[in-house]
Amino acid sequence: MKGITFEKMDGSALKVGIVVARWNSVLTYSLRDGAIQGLKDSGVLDDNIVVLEVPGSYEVVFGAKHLIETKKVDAVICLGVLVKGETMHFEYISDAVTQGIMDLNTTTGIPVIYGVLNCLTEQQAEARATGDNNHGYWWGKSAVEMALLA
Ligand code: RBF
Repeated sequence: MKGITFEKMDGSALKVGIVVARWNSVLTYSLRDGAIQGLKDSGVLDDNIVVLEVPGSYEVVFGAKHLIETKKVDAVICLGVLVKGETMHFEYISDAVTQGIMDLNTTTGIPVIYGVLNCLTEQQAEARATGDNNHGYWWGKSAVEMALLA
């Protein structure tokens, strides 16, 4: 079986933020929908899921910090899809976002889930953002598991 297995969890008391980048939005919206399903299957209530859109993956760190500071969330899921192009943007943005999310994890006390796909081709991203291999679903469940630790 692909992906991660999880114990049954009760997220009914949790509030969870999702920050979703609009670059490659067909795929990021699919990740968002998967994450919402993962949250709901872990008991998180519809009203306790806050979705914030940002332009691109580079902005998800600021968006996550904003949700933590203004919405009292117990966890945040950062969603983006970066696809390697002809220039160096992929390396720079990927590195910055990866470090930025880790910084939030170590400084805010709120778990921030790394839901950024860094792919060489769009096909690679599609295979991980859609269907029964939608990684968003597991990221939703990961958010609940980590929030319940707190
Ligand atoms: N954002 C993404 O989320 N995925 C991408 O594949 C992506 N490619 C980009 C390519 C270039 C050349 C540039 C300049 C930006 C790209 N961005 C991408 C947008 C980036 O995350 C951010 O929104 C902008 O750079 C504005 O800060």
